[in-house]
Amino acid sequence: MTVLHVRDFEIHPGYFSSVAQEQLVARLRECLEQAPLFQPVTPRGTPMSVRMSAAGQYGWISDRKGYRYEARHPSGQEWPPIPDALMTMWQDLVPDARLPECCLINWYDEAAKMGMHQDKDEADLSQPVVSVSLGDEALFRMGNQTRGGKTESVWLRSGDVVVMAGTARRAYHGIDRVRPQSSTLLPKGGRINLTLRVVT
Ligand code: MD3
Ligand code: FE
Repeated sequence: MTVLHVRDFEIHPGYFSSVAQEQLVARLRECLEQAPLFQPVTPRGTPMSVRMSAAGQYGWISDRKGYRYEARHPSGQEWPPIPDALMTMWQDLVPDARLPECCLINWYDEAAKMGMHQDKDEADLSQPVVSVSLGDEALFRMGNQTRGGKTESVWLRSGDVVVMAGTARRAYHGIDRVRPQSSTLLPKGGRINLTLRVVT
């Protein structure tokens, strides 16, 4: 299979076949019955445009009290287990890493975006993050270890997987926009991004 390297980001275009994507979406629908999508607010109280949920031992939460990982959904329920297909993908792509403890589920409608940020709420930043894109295409921007400087952008398509290890793990990154109606995977459109993380 093809692998593209952009800086230290490792991109696997079309890692999941369309059949595998359909199966994964069906499993995610089951996860979201137990742990429905919710709209996080920043600590300052601004609603984020992305809706979120999670699977695994921990989910990432943002609310007036701050950013953190929590063992339960805001409803008080435990998060559902991470789907097997994602655990298998992790072991295929990052066999030396610890097992993921969180699969963050981000849902984007056509207006959603995610500003440039670093992911550093995890205890061990030497562990990789692996992301899966499903549904409409999104413009992913990769920056540097510190805010500002030159950036590079790539369109992520349904079925693509990105591995963030090494210097990419600490790089600023974001989603500038979603291209509406660029995929037929999700009947109502939109984009799902899954990120698998080691939290503790
Ligand atoms: C680089 N998600 O959930 S995926 C996030 O498409 C997040 O929803 C975006 O940024 C999305 O935090 C981008 C690619 C990605 C995910 C996690 C990373 C890049 C990363 C963690 C560290 C460095
Ligand atoms: Fe991120």
